[in-house]
Amino acid sequence: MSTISTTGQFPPGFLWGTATAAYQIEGAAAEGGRGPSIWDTLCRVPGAVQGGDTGDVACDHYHRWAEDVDHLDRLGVSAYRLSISWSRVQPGGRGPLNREGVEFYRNLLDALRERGITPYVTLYHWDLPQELEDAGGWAVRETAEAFADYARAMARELGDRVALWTTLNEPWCSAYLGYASGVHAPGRTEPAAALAAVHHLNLAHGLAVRAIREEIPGAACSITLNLHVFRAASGSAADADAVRQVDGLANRVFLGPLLEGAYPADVQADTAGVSDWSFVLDGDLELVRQPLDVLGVNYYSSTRVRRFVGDGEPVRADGHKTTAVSPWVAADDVEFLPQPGPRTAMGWNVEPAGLTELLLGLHETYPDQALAVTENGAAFDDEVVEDPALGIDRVHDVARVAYLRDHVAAVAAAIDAGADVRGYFAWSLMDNFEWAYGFSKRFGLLRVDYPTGERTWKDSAYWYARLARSGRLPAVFEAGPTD
Ligand code: GBH
Repeated sequence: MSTISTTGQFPPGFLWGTATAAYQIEGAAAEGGRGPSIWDTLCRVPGAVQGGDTGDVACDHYHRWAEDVDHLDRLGVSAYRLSISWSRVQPGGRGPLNREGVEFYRNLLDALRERGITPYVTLYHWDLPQELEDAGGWAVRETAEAFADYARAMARELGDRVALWTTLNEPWCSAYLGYASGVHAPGRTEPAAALAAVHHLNLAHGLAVRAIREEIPGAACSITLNLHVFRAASGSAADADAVRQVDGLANRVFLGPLLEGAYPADVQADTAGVSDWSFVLDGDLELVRQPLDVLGVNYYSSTRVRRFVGDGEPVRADGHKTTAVSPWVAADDVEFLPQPGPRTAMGWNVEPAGLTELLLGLHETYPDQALAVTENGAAFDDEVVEDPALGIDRVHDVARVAYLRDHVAAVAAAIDAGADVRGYFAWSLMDNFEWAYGFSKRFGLLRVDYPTGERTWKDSAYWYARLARSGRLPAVFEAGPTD
């Protein structure tokens, strides 16, 4: 499929990593002094998570972390992107730290350092301490202030061990899936609150970066966004305007304040019927805009939209569980069309060229901004088979290998064309708790057997190890063990 030519050359120091998130892998939800988060709560709402799954045990990484660091070492990756569970280190979201929780991350980071693996640490991958949600969650400003205090505390406790601080993972999901469509925690369906959450997440980022750099002058900071690549269904002006509208809601509402110090006027106009944006206070925009050492980009697929005209129900094949409420605030007349071409088990279309476009588009708009692909990967229906020759279990996940190869080639193409991309992180190191889909979707390079927690290298893991060790793109047939 890939017509992208690549010499397989990546810049010196380019990071090859894998990524995970605390709630998706750790388990030990009520152990070691951890407090409840909004995901612990949502998992107990009947029907909220497929199969009634919860992150109570997940991959049991809290107990198996040393083994998992061994896997990273064997993979030969130069970096690992992990997240800190806020409610593990500060159970109430405010107030005293939980020493045992801090110690867990200190040990993990030390083990990574011993193996020479660069840690990218995300402070917030969706697991808000429940007490803060009870006080209003991301819809209120105080949550942004609490986040900055938490960030400062982490910088103080773990600062010397962290290579790059990422404040937030995908605030789009936190705001719109958490507060508008409600398919993610805290499961609220209040569009006005979702817009307030957008701003308070942006503000939380800015306040946290400032706090981290007050503790550690010159600390490397970033944020990770799930920027959407939109395609118009036709060349019509109406469809181009639909792209403008959703691009505003998904991309520019974050990029604008973070990198340019302003909210897009068209987004504020489009949503005027929902909110007057009075949550943006004087001085906020200066706080939100902090220099970013890296802008993290998560990319999985592209999205095709059309302006809805006519009768009946607009098409909503937007890759989410069908819900009564759309995550797209004040955009009921935008249709989300099924994309042509191959799909993953999530139903998401496979379109590597979208990643090249995304990176090059960012490079054109923000030429001096360093970038990293902080997540990319695919869920497929893996099967375990026995390999009689080697006497081990195998997962011949050819489709995942092809997906990864084509997307890594897409990154190479962006670099060739001038984008400053510092690293690539495969999502995910291992199968894990896929949010509203529970354990039904598998994104891992390593297979996790539930409930034993046993890890098995998929062919994609062997393939990725060859890439990480050599910095050159192996062929798909080079997946699987040879020695
Ligand atoms: C990431 O979310 C998460 O960071 C990670 O925790 C998760 O496990 C992983 O990806 C896999 O899902 O509404 O048409 O725009 C990605 C979430 C998926 C949200 C694609 C936006 C596009 C559908 N994104 N989705 S649309």
